[in-house]
Amino acid sequence: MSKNVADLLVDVLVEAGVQRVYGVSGDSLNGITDSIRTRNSIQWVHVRHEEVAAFAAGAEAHLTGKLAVCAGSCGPGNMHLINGLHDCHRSRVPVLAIAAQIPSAEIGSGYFQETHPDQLFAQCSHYCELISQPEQMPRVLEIAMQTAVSRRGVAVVAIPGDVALRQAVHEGRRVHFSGAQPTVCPSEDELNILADLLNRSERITILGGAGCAGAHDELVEVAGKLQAPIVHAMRGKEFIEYDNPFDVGMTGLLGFSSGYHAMLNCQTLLMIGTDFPYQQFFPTQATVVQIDVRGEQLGRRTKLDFGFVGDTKTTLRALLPKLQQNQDDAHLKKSLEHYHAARKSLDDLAIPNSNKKPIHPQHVARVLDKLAAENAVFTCDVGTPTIWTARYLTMNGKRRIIGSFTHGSMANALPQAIGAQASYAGRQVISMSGDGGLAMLLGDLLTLRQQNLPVKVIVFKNESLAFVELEMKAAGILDFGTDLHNPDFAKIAEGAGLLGLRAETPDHVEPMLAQALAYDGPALVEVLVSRQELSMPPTITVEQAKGFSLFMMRAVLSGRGDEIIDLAKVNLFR
Ligand SMILES: Cc1cc2nc3c(=O)[nH]c(=O)nc-3n(C[C@H](O)[C@H](O)[C@H](O)COP(=O)(O)OP(=O)(O)OC[C@H]3O[C@@H](n4cnc5c(N)ncnc54)[C@H](O)[C@@H]3O)c2cc1C
Ligand SMILES: Cc1ncc(C[n+]2csc(CCOP(=O)(O)OP(=O)(O)O)c2C)c(N)n1
Ligand SMILES: [Mg+2]
Repeated sequence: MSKNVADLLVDVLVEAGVQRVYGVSGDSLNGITDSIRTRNSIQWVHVRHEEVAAFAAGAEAHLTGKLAVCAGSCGPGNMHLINGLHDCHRSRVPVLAIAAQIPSAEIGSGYFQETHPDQLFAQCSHYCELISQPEQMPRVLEIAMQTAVSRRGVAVVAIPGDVALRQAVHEGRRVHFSGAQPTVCPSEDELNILADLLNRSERITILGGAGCAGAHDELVEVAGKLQAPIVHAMRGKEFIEYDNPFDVGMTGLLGFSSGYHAMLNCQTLLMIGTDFPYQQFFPTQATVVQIDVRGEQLGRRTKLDFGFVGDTKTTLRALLPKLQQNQDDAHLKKSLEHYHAARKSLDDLAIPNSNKKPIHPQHVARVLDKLAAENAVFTCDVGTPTIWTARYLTMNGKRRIIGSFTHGSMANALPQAIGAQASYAGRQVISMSGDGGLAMLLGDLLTLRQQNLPVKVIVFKNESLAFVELEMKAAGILDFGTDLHNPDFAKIAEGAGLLGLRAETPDHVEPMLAQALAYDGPALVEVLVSRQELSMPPTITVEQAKGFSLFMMRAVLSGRGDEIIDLAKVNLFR
């Protein structure tokens, strides 16, 4: 029997190693879902909202480094993908979205559910094309897949339902290779310039990010030669922080003051594989050197004196033999001392407050960190769960962290946990959800039971949009629109077939988290945490703050609820 275009599409996905497609079915997708139905090698992961499908595919791609796929039916079905796809695209994870389209003969008539996916998805993709006739398959699909993988980001194929059901013209896949993995290295001359510059500097600080993945050992070795403290940006935490005697914490509003100061006090800042976005945290006096595999990233966030295009591992390996041992460790020592003090003061906050209510969210994060598996995957919602993740989860090279760090969308944690668990059945996956974030895409709690995904959802129930409340307080305006009148999430979880628990006092935290983690199936623990842990920063006046978001300020939130460290012109070491 000859195959149709949908069969050919699914054949190509399967041959390329795609194991599942996340989505919600619909008439225009029938050809594709029907073709998936008949196979064992690819699974349809039925979620309740297409935004969840896109976030889930992004999480799979983040963890595996391979292409992941989501799909939505025509019009509203694929429009729901958009926010999740923005997140995938901005996090640079390879995701293919199949956007079904209305019947081809109706395009342009203002037909039922008509939209123009090729225009709608243009902003969140590297490639976005309509397949209007069978002859285009599989070429357009293969270009889309190649683009998503090689440029790392989203590619979209729009395909009308009727075209998917027509007879295929071509037999199978045209592209038969498993993907290129080039190494990229600056030229010999450039490496000499870089080595020279570093050999001449005494106080060097490294700012590393997600682009240091897979180059942990080279990074630590370079830091040793240069006696350089290593600061990380949020997306670099999982790759940089562990087994690292040069670690001085994260920088930025949610970071450690030690991270900020190590950057402020250096003579040379060496940025490696980072796109840390907040300009005000960069030093103004230092010589700035940047290494990134993408030339267009150089000089994007701060003034730049030297830029080098190369992948981290290859570049650092080539650089290492050219570096001399820096004999001056004063800068490193001061930075480490500062870090240990900052770390201690944050750790003190995670100690439970005897058995009094409310529960400190830091305590919850600390206990979770202690109980979680060695290779757990954590997802964290945008909001205060991002803070607890940055400050209280310990990395070890096997654990992973996924968040919506670049796009900054709420409600990411549960959907990303779905993708993580679907792609790693036996692994512990923990969603650190806000009560606002969970409620935003609450419907997909049902997916955990339907798809048998034993995700553990820990809800930081503070009855508010706490992060926004903090921003409002910092800006000197009254909280408004931040109250949450929440349901009993534990009961909702039970109703949805999950284990549902409710921790009301500090002594509930550890046993309930342990019970949930040990449970053979999906579980939810709602923890009643205090609403405001990090309150109005008194060192910043209303006048200073007016019109600015917290992220515009040059300030690191102290862990204590009573102060913010205003770093505008302070230099601890001079
Ligand atoms: C509520 C909230 C608060 C936040 N607060 C903070 C904060 O206080 N501090 C903070 O750090 N972040 C914070 N973030 C996250 C922040 O917005 C950025 O997403 C993050 O800082 C970027 O981290 P990164 O530089 O590691 O990763 P990316 O932005 O992903 O940058 C990675 C860079 O590495 C390059 N690269 C990739 N692969 C390679 C390779 N093999 N070799 C060389 N280069 C490579 C890429 O081209 C890119 O330029 C916050 C996010 C949220 C949602
Ligand atoms: C889709 C979306 N809407 C709004 C925002 C603005 N925002 C950022 S954090 C936040 C509050 C999150 O509340 P919750 O999930 O309860 O976490 P909390 O900060 O209370 O712990 C909001 C509304 C956003 N980032 N994304
Ligand atoms: Mg909340």
